[in-house]
Amino acid sequence: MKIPKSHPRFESLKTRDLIVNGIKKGITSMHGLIAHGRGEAFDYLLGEKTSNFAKKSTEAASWLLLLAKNPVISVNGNAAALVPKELVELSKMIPAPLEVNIFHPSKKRELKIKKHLEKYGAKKVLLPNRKYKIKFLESSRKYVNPEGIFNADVVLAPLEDGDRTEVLIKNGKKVISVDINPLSRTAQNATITIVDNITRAMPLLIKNINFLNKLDKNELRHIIKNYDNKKILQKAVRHIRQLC
Ligand code: PTJ
Repeated sequence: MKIPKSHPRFESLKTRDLIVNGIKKGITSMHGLIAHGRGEAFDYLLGEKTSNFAKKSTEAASWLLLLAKNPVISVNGNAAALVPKELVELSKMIPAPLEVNIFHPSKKRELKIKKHLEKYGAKKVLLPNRKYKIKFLESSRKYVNPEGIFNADVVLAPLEDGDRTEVLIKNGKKVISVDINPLSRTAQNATITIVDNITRAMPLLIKNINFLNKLDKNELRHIIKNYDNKKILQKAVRHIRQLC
């Protein structure tokens, strides 16, 4: 269906189409539709705009990624469908490998996500390796790649289900989540939570990193030291209350 540009919900309908196409291409799971619906609802409650608190988290996340020794970008079926170009661009800029890690297990889908990212210019996309596991996780997301999540100090985990962020932290890693729901387990447990739609958060993250990459890293470590994720989440909840 061609969506007329004049439609008042043009952006939202276009984004929905990306998820539907992701399912048709075999990269997004059917459950991804439900996750997306949840995301749409929260985006509506947040006024469908990037708020100041999301800008603050994005800035802190940019620094954390730039200062990390072994950063990695974890990719699932929804993220791959919504922002493939941005994931690849970010991976090259930081630089950080892209690693496919999905909740609903499917070898076929993992390979399709890898191919999809390669079509957008990714040179190397890591896949889970059954010889390497992160501790304390039951689901198949425990299988990780030794060149990626296994040895990473910082994991960017956009649009995540609830069981992994806490565990990654228990494994000694720092986690940056992009989750439009400030009340989700992931949002509550992450080191830095960007409460924004991934479609707006990724371009902003790229813009920030592009700018900050030119500055002296050591001088600006204090940005992360002074960052308080709990305060950001409180601001997000307050923002929703005010808009309602
Ligand atoms: O590809 P797989 O198998 O790894 O599955 C991916 C999904 C997303 C289906 C899976 O991880 C899942 O079920 O996730 P949840 O538990 O529904 O959590 C997704 C979180 O992302 C929720 O808190 C949503 O509010 C949030 N979310 C959904 N869409 C967006 C979003 N956050 C930012 N931007 C969005 N567009």
